[in-house]
Amino acid sequence: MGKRVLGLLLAAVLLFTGCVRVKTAETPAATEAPTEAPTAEPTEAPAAEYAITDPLLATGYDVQDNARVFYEIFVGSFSDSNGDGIGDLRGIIDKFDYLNDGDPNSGKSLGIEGIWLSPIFSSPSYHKYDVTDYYTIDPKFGTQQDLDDLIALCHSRGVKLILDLVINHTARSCSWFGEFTKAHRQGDTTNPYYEFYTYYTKGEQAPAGRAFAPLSGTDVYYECNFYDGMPELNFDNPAVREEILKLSRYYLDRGLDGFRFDAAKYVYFGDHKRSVEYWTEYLTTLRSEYPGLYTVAEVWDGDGVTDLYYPATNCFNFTVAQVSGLMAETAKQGNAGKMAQYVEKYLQKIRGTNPDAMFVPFLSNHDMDRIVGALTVESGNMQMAANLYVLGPGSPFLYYGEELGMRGSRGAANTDANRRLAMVWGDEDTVKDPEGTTYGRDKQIQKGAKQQMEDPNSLYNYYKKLIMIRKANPAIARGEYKAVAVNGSKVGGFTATLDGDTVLVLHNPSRNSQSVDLSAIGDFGTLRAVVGMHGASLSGTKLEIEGQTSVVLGK
Ligand SMILES: [Ca+2]
Ligand SMILES: [Ca+2]
Repeated sequence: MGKRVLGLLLAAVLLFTGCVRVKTAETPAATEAPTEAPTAEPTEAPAAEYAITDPLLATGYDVQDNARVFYEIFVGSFSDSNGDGIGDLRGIIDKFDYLNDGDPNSGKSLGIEGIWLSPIFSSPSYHKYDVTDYYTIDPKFGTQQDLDDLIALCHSRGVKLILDLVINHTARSCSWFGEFTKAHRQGDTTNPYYEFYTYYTKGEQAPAGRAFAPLSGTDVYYECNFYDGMPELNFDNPAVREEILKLSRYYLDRGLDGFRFDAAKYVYFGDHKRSVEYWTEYLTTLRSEYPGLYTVAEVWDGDGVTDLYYPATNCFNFTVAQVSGLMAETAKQGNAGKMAQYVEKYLQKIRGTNPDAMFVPFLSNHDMDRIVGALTVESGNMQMAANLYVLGPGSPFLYYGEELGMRGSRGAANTDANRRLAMVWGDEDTVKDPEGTTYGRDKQIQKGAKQQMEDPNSLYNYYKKLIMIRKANPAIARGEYKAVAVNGSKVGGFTATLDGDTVLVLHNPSRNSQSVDLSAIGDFGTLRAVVGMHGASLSGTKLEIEGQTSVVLGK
């Protein structure tokens, strides 16, 4: 690394001395109760009310076509097709009917509309967030042909597929790092990989606030903010930028719909301005070539930071996520009107900098304790949380097994493997928990997908119904959002208008029945759907909505 570059980096570090070194810690998990099935009866409404006529925009590409229910699959833990205990791409293909059987009205499928796969490229780790070769599917997960088959299957069912793109760092076993090492051992500055990774040389001052490790046989210390097995690429090098474009095109040319960007804010550690500049440059180029591209970045931080990245790409919303997030707090007898007001302001803000911006809420992911440990199914809090993100705008992301109430938390062993446990199918699937798991099987749910599909009161069937309601009312996902707060109660939600149809969604997260005078909100004479732990009724303009229940109304 030259002195000029080092100086820039030092300046950047000084500007952002408050920045955390690694992914921010999350709130410790609450204790997980060993129960599973909901005790109260979810309210059923006539199936005809969910008739799905226009699940997604059919006429060409529209950015709001990406306002879908996505499903994160941690590939190695999902479904095993060949009996080695490790989930793989063929396993996802085998289980596709569970995710989406191609018939939105069949009632036999969860009905998700998008899939995010955790990294699938060759890698020495079980999680594969350290890539050896971006052009090879890890042999444990399958082949390029399997990926092509999965893309084709997704598209035949109207499902978009996005891959996890991990480009802040590679594995040490990546050939680029091998060349980088060789170049520095030989002092060969003509080697094109000499400047492929960020480093400083012995005698130079180490950049403050960042982590470096010695490169054996050299005077070089390479940057590795996550751990020394993840050397960080040098985005000041135009060849690196070109390489990332090249590998992105390689997959997009085969029909992939987009990417989830891992560790997006670490491209330039502690320097959001330059990181955003990078993503803007990269995505401006890609979008000009692939106009339907869907992207969402992991910028694990508060809104003040994700706001900076939104002009370039959608970002996951960490304010509403996790055990301590706004959705969990609202689900636990919080105020749904306050949450709706937050969402409205957030939408205005992100669309002010990016007209294509999408709200991307989620409850938990592979880096977090499973949310059900804090919310629980038997309390009804988990169901209320499900209402809040599925019956809402944008592209909510479900973490595989969330629809079953699957458990898993780091626990005393402090291992992320416990957050990535084997999908509980309840059938002959041979998928096993990842290496390093300490979470007891006795603490996991006992009823798997198979059993829950047969149980009308299961969380699975609850999620399925929610997704059907959402699809039957496209304005929920894509309509113009206006927050509704009902004074003097915790009832709240929003109105949304799309193509002349206006819906009103109201949530009552409290335990008490509430009366709402709809005349103050608008002319809503049809109760289209009721979903929750109890019921609701409409008489004239008076809506009676029982506790832990949500409704969808139309004109
Ligand atoms: Ca396998
Ligand atoms: Ca970096």
